[in-house]
Amino acid sequence: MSSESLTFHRLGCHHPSQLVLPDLRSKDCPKILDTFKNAFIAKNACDITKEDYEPLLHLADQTVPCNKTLFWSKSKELAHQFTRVQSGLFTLEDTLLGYLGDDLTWCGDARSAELNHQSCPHWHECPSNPVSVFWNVISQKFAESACGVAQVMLNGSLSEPFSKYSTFGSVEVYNLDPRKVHTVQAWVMHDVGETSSNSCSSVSINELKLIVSKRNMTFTCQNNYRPARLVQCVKHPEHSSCASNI
Ligand code: N1C
Repeated sequence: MSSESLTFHRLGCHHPSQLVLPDLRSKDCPKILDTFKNAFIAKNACDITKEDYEPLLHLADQTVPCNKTLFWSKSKELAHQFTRVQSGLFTLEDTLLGYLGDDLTWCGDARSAELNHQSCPHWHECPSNPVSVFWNVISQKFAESACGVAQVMLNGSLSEPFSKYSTFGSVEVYNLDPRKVHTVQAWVMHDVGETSSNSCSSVSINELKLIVSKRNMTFTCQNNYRPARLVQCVKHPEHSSCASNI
């Protein structure tokens, strides 16, 4: 994890325009900052609960339009590169709360009213730390608000592109609302240069397919989804798998 602590410089209200923030100007940034801090300041860094973040969720309430949500697992860099060029799709980090927490570590201390700049507990030490609880609650919210088709980008270069222990596999897939989401569309992306294989027929992806089908949603899968493949190919234009005519 990055050592950058939560300095809240991101709360200066200068957000990239591509964020889904039509109503950001109506949001009170100092108030969001304060509410964020209140979730964990002066509290034991191993005893944070979902409820601690409730006021923040309420304040920063944001929804993504139907068919525009992109989940990802173990493919963060490509997912973000992709939504930068395909600006009609949004990952959690393209929304206010995900953007604020991305790549940061933060925690407080029961004996102080300051941010703890020394050290914050790791997930293995205590799962209920401010960072893990934050991602769990906002990932849950993000999934609950999805509608129409939900996209997920997975990493086909791993033996398990779908992991039931990941946030996607343990939180998001179970918090999609089948009354609103009719289809889950997986894009399984392989690193350029890797011997090609079709991960859509792998055991791991089948596990995801079963979960999705059992929850009454349609599952589709594409190996090396071409628009995302083209983004990967920017760095490897000469590679044979990138050289086919546009
Ligand atoms: O556990 P993961 O991926 O499957 O989580 C990714 C999944 C995405 O769809 C996001 O909506 O869950 C959401 N999410 C984040 O947006 C996010 N940004 C940064 C979950 N975790 C996120 N992080 C940090 O990366 C966080 O510290 C968490 O533990 C990792 C998870 O990354 P992963 O295992 O590749």
